[in-house]
Amino acid sequence: MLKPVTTDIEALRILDERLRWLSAWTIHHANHIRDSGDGLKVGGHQASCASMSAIMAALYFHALGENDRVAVKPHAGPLLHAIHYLLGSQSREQLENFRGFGGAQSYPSRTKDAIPVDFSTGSVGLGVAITLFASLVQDYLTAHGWMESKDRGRFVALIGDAELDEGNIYEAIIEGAKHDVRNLWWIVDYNRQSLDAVSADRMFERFDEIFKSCGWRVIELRYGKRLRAALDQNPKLMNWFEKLPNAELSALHYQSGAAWRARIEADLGKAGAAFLKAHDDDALAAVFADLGGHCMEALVAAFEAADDDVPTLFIAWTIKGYGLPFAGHKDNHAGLMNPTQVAALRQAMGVREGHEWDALEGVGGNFRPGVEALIDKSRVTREKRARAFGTVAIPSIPAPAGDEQSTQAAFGRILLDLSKAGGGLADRILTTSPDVTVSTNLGAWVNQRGLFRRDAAPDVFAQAKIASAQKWSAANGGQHIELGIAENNLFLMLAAAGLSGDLFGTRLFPIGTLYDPFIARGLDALNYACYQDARFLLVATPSGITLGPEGGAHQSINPPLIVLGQPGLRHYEPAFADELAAMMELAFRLIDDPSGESTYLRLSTRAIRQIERTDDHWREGALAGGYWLRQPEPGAEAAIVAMGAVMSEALAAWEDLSADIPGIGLLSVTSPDLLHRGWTAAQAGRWNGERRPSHAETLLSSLAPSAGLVTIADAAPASLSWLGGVLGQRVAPLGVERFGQTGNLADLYAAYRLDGSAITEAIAELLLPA
Ligand SMILES: Cc1ncc(C[n+]2csc(CCOP(=O)(O)OP(=O)(O)O)c2C)c(N)n1
Ligand SMILES: [Mg+2]
Repeated sequence: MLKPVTTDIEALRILDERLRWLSAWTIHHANHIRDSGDGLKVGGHQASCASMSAIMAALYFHALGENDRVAVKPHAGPLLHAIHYLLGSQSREQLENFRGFGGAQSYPSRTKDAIPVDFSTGSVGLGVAITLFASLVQDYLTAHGWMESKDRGRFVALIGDAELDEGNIYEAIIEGAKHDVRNLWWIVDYNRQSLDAVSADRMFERFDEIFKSCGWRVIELRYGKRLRAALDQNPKLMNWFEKLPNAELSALHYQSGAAWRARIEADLGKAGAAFLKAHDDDALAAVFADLGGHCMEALVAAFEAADDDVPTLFIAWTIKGYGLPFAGHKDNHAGLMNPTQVAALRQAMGVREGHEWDALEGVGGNFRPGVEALIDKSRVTREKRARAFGTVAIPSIPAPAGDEQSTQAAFGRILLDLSKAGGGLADRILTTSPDVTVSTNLGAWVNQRGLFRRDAAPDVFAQAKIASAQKWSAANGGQHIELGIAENNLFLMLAAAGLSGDLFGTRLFPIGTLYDPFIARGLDALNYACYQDARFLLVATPSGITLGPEGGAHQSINPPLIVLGQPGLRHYEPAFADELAAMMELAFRLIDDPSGESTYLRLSTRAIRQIERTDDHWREGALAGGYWLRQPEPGAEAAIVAMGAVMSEALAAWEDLSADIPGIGLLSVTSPDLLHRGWTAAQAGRWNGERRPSHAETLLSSLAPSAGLVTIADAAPASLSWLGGVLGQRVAPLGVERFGQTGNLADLYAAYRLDGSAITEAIAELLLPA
């Protein structure tokens, strides 16, 4: 933390005002000056920006160090751009194109914005919580010797007060407490307004208790220096002010000094007379607007008071729309100043017409050197950080041996073998799981590599010599981060660890495991991880109804459809262990490849007989989304198209049917996701003059154009049924559309029509129409 000199406070105030102007002007320009082209509303949040311009000025031009990372409240995006504009790292062109194609993004975006953005934000709550997991990753890297202490930083989240309603924040701080998380500053822009209205009063006193009970320090910045001085002289006035409900306070801020006067006269009578006499209406409005989050001295002092590694929640009282004509109005969230109001603001801020974009316009000659010096001194990184890729040698991963295997068991074996073999990849794998480590087969890996904890924790059962297959001791060098049951946390952990190359220059290979149906629990966090291009391997097991007696509530149907619609994440669903090994090898390569992505493996607990291979041709097809497990005769009239755990049924049905239907094929689909992507990409390519068939087209063109396909998967039938659209072949889709029934496999497959007779009947119906 740099020590401020008095002139710094003045310069910071000036910068606060510059940021408020530039953010308001950027939004105004996009809405009122730039030709929208289509008449659609552009939007932007002038009030949300004005609410925290002082907080961000104090942070970026005073408190932040070069290693600190910030998640900016989504609606304060224009402030971040304005800061980089002042720092010289954002162009006027980008600001003029705010919310336009290729311009500064509506909400800070790691991948799309030209300026360095540490964490994307937009879905409120997630940007806050990811900072906690990033801090944990920093501790992990330091503990493993991959990061030097001097490179460590603090993780800052700038939070809208209504974001505190998001449950994922509390899931995160509970997890953080378990791991003794540190180096966090979460700064709440407490303007007591959300999108729709003014926030409820009652809850707020609870927030600090919740954080304190999770080990956080809470610093409340309620008063600015001037307001504090005024209220200190008059305890009755202080008491009155502190009891004002949020809505009334906001309304008074919106109204004028006269409204404050009338209200104080009515409520306090003589007790307020001297105070009112000492202030004219403008002075009244100004003194009550001097809340902590707008007062530079208060902000700087608070940041200095927290210059250690204790996780700290700052509650900075602010006015939404501070300094703008709709300050405090309950409807101001998406409110835009009209041109007359902007002209008035421009004049009030000393900005000449035609000089609206000048960075330090209106800053008087006396102050200019101080302001420039402060901008120069800012330790904020100006340039986007290079992403660390291609750093780790990925060995080839052999298939585990065994005639009968489940993909889940094979997954555990592959990791165990990797661990035993050692090497760079194994050392950089970080596994994590929300309390399903053992039941997703990570146990053997954890036995080898141990749990991660900054403070070592012994395995009490092992010490007491109580027999157990699972070692459970934790140490600095452990490679598994055990999480409580909160899938949001799993995905945020994967997001943070999957960005370690970007955030810290050291790539990790994060693997997260969970039960397939519970992907839905953390879906927005998963989407958030992909949106930021975090790289990880997600292993979901068990899946489908194939888990059998393990329980109807744990059956999953639609994750293949979810991932079909999820950019940045590819779905693989292997039937055999050798396919899985190939997929894991590729998944690791994709993590470490600039144009790679994350991988989702949908695995099963069902052991099935492994296939005998006569060559290696299957491998390329399996990685591309599918291959002919039983090649059809050219022009064959029928094929079975199967995925994953039901491959035994498909093979058996194929054997039965081939006697009657010569040349029938069996297509093993390993990724409907990749097949679909390839299909649409080939179509798009044709519009651009490229004539290359997609993998799905190539596969299906082995069949007759009028062929019938029976598709079958332990998943929603729509996962595969779309394949009929590729060449216009007819489809009988088998799959699971209901869930919840427990039973053994034979009963369940019969009830849900996933067995051999269902396939035979469906083929018959396709080939012999009534
Ligand atoms: C998960 C999610 N739900 C809803 C929204 C829509 N939304 C955007 S801002 C907002 C209210 C934000 O209020 P607050 O956090 O207090 O921010 P500020 O008052 O500073 O604008 C809402 C509901 C969103 N962005 N993300
Ligand atoms: Mg708010």
